[in-house]
Amino acid sequence: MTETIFSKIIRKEIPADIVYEDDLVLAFRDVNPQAPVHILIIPKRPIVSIAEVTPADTELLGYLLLTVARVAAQEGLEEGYRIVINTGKDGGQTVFHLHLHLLGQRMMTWPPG
Ligand code: DGP
Repeated sequence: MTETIFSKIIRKEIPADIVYEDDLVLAFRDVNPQAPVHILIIPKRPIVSIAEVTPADTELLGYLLLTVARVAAQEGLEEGYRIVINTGKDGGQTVFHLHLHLLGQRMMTWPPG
């Protein structure tokens, strides 16, 4: 896949407000927050989108969700939160490195826009 801005964040070449990091994943605050808490959780391994995953990614995908729950607890989102994975052009994806949006601290609406 082609390099994205998130590769530079992983390599610490550009700054980000990182809230969690380990060998597999990175979580940092979205530069354009859509809720009082808006954090992106990404795999360090570059995967374009959910449409590109393979069975070999099964464990990593589960770990990304576990990380969302960990970060949500860390952020004190006891009242709930929303997880969004924009996928492809029609899904509203703009950065083509898989990322989970964690949105919280406001009441969400349905359907999403
Ligand atoms: P999506 O539309 O689902 O591909 O979301 C991409 C998100 O990435 C969008 O909410 C804005 C965020 N974003 C883009 N560039 C940067 C950046 O350089 N730093 C941070 N922290 N977030 C970024």
